[in-house]
Amino acid sequence: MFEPRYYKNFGLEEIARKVADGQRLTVAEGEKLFACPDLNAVGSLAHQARTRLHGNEAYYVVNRHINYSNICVNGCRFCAFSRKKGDPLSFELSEEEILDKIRTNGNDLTEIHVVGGCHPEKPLSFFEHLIGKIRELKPHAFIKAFTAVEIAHFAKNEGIPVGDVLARLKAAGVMMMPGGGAEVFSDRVRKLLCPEKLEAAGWLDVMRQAHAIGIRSNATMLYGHIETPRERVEHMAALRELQDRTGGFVCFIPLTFQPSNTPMGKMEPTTGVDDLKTIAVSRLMLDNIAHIKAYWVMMSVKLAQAALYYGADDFDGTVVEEKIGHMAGAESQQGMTRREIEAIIREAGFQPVERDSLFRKAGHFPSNGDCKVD
Ligand code: V47
Ligand code: SF4
Repeated sequence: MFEPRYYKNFGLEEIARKVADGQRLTVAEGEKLFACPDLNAVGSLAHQARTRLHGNEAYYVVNRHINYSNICVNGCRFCAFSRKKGDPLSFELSEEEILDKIRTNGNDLTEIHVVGGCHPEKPLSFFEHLIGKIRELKPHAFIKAFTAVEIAHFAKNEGIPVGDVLARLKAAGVMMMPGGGAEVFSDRVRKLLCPEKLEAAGWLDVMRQAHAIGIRSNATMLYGHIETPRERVEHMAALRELQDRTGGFVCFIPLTFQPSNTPMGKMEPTTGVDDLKTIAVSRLMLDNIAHIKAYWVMMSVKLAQAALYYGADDFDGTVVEEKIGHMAGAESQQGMTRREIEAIIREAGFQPVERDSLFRKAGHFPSNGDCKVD
C-alpha cells in the first residue's frame, strides 16, 4: 500500500479507499484498474486485499491431472488439445489406463483432476464406473472432475437433465468440479471463438445446479485473445453475482491464453504486466471468492511466484502431466514436486501451506462440503 496521494496520480484514490474499507468495486472501477499504467499501484491494492484474507500463507495441492480423451465435438479456435475422432493425434484412455496413471503416482495424492473433450459417444455410465474405481483406488483423495461444458454435453448425449447428470456423478464420487470451459462470458467473443460451445448462461446454470447439490467448483477465465478489458471485468462480475447466490466457488483461475498450434497461432502471447494485472484485478473484483490461483502451467513458474505479490494466494499443484496448455505451447515443465513448490513459495517470502481441493490445510482434509442452496 502506497501513500494515498500516490493513488491520486492515477485517479485511483476512491478505489484505494474502497479497498481499504473492504467495499465492493464496480465494473467501471475494474476497467479503471486495467487502464492504470502503473502495475504496482494496482498490485499493491490487490496485495492488501490478499494479505487481509490469507496473511503471508500461499497454498498448493498435491494433485494429478488426467485427460481421459482429447476427442471433442467442439472446435474452439483457442484450443490445441482437441481432435476429431479418427485423427491420428486423437487419444482416448481406457479405464485401466487411467487407473494405472493414478497407481503410479504414490500414496500422497490428495486431488485427482479429471477432464477431457466432449466425446461424441462415451456414455455417462463409463464415467460413473470410472469415478467409482478411482474412489476405490484412492479413497482419501478429492475427485475434482468434469467441467460445466462436459456436464452439459453428457446431459445432451443422454437426453437427460443436467441435474440428473450431476446427481449421478456425485453419487459415483465426484466431489468437486474444475472451473474450465468458462472462457470469457461475452457473447461477442464466444460467437467468434467457440460458437458450438455451451453458452455463458448455460455454464453459469450448470454451476448453479452443482452448487445447489453440494458440488463446489472453481471458475476460470481464458484471457489474452480478442476480449476487451471490459469483457474480462464483466466476466468477473457475473461470477461474483452467482457467488452471492450460491457461495459455491472455491477459487478463481485466470488462464493465460497459449496461442501456439491453435488457429490463432499468429497472436502475440500476453505480457507479464498483463498477466500480473489480471491476477490483481481478479483479486480486487472477486471479493466473495476466497482464493485466486496463479496457475504456473500457463503463466510460467517465475511469473506465478511473482503473482503471490499481486493478489494470488494459490500456486495450484504438482499436476504431474498436463496436456491442454502444453499442446498449445506452454513452456513450463510438466509437473513439479512438493519440494520444488515449497521452495519457490518460501523464496518469495511466503509460508507454503499444503491444502486439499477445498483449501483445508493438511491434517484437516474433510470429505465433501455442502454450500448454500440457491
Ligand atoms: O477448459 C483451452 C482452457 C481449460 C487453451 O479448476 C486454454 O482447478 C490457455 O480449466 N491456452 C483447462 N487455456 C484448464 C483448466 C484448469 C486448470 C487448472 C486448474 C483448474 C481448476 C482448471 O483451459 C479449458 C479452457 O478453458 N484452454 N485452450 C489455450 N490454448
Ligand atoms: Fe473441446 Fe474444450 Fe478444446 Fe473447446 S476447449 S475444443 S470444448 S476440448
